Amino acid sequence: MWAELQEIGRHPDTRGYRRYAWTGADADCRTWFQEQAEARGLTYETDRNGNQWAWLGDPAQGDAVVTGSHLDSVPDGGAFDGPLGVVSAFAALDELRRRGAEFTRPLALTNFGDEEGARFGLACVGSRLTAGQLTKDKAYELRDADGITLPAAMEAAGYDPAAIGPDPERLARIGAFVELHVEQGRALDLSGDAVGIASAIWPHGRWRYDFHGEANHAGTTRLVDRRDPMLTYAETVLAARREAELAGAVATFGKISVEPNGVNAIPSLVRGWLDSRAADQATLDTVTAGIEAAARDHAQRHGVDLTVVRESFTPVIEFEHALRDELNKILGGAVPVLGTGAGHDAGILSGSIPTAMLFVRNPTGVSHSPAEFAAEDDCVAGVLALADVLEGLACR
Ligand code: HGY
Ligand code: MN
Ligand code: MN
Ligand code: MN
Repeated sequence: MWAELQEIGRHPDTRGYRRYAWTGADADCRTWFQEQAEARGLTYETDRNGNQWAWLGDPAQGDAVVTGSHLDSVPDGGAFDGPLGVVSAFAALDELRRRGAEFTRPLALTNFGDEEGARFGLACVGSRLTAGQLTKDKAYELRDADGITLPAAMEAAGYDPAAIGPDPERLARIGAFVELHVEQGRALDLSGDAVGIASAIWPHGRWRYDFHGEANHAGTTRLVDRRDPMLTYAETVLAARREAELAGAVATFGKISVEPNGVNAIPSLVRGWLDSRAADQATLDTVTAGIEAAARDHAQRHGVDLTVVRESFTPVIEFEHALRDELNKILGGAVPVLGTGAGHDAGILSGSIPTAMLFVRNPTGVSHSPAEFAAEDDCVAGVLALADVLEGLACR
């Protein structure tokens, strides 16, 4: 199963994976999920926001235990970020059936749609819609690089976007959500553990910096006469690194668009997207304010106009202590508890239902890259830990 999943999203034309929401690769993953669910006799459904659910038992009973993650990826992503949580959910159910576990609560396995936000620019669209953290109107405004809107993409993929929106009835039937995820860092590698439990998700956000300059000839325009937005962009990238280092935070300009994007033309507009994260809100505010101040100062000196738009933001998410501690107890009390700078559907849902996360060791810590990896033994340890957790929560 694992090998099969890894092949689903890998396209010959990319180094890694491009499982973007509502594309052919996404459809392949969704088909795989439905086949896995139906092969196990689970009741398969897609909710109003396109998230996939596979139920064991009657959801109407309430107090369900749910586990899953996402199957989409970032551009040239890896095979583990997301899929490991979904594959492990099915494998953990198989393990519980091998153990002859008797379920006293409904169980659901899930694939939350469009977690990475790679196509429409907003992360966790499926879980944000369900949790009421993204309105239908705002979702309808999302469009990809080709100008295709989210509803049009959903429709083209055979889903009715008219129904998207909050799903409180569904969430009211869930007593606990546990997401297993490959660690995107090296804490478990450094501690020598195969599995860990998440304590919190750092506050993080995405800002769009628009540097407006003056298009001109690259060969004939004197340096003193230039209003070059690329220069201010470059200064801002350096400022971001400086501010983050000073504060012990992270800041990345990972995406840029340039107009008119010609080798021999001084740009008229450089658009850069900042992703910044810190262990606490005050630090994050200091870093992002420092970056913006440096950008405005340089822009002013070079006749560049700057607009900054905060496109998305997730405050710190402390996972439910009671559920986190229950997981630790079920797993023997010696499992390391670690924070993360990565956002997750579990983080979004933690505002509505008790959620917890299990992490599986990633020996290099590399993620959002084809080099992302987790050793098979550690993946098995993750499945067994998830099976223990599900048994402890749903099979009393
Ligand atoms: O960006 C994140 O932290 C997550 O991988 N979507
Ligand atoms: Mn990711
Ligand atoms: Mn992920
Ligand atoms: Mn996630």
